[in-house]
Amino acid sequence: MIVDEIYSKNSERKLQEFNMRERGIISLKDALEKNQNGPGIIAEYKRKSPSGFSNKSNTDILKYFDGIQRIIAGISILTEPQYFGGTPLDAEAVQCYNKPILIKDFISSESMIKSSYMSGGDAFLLICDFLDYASIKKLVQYGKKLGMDALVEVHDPASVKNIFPDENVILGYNRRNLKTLKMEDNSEEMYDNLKSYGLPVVLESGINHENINKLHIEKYQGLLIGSSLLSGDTIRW
Ligand code: IGP
Repeated sequence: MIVDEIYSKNSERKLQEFNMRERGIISLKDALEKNQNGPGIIAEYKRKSPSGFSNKSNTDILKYFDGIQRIIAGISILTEPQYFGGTPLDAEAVQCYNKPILIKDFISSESMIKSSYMSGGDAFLLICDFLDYASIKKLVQYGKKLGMDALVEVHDPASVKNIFPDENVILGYNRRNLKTLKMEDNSEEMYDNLKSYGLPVVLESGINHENINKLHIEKYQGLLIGSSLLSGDTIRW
């Protein structure tokens, strides 16, 4: 399974050891909570992905971020090189926008969180399909010590049990099943499952101009959008 492979390669990968952080933490959770006009957009920076998106140059992506910086609540970034074509230098490059930066690598250890912090990340991703409750709890609490928020992501009701809710937690519903890479939308039921935590909830993956009005986005506090916007889709929200 591709995601298992990414997880194991990730833990072998040499992590960022130099401090490239140029500023203090900007909280992604605060940015989503403060956003008054519907869900805050978290725009994703990636050159390619295993789900089929590919071939964006760094210059094109930065030009695109120059254009949308005023309307977004945050930036999501993949620094993993092999599957997503990323590098920690990408996180360094987007610090200039003064937006919260979510490092959306497949985090499974405290050293990966520390490395995300040093590359300029303000928040990091934890996936409930692949990490158990004890690991999520430990990693959320470690992030809190660094002042970082954790985006705790679920895909189906079965993995909701692994959520550890805390003051630095944002919840995410990923429409994509990471085991099959297929889209399995359940945005209404999953929001209803998640809202009782009283934490901001982000709707993730495959959002484009054709489906945005069918996805109950008004229930969510954030939308994580990568491929469609990067491919020039003009979504109106
Ligand atoms: C963005 P998209 O389909 O708009 O490019 O998706 C983001 O939701 C997606 O990259 C994502 C993801 C993940 C990728 C969300 N959670 C976990 C890998 C692993």
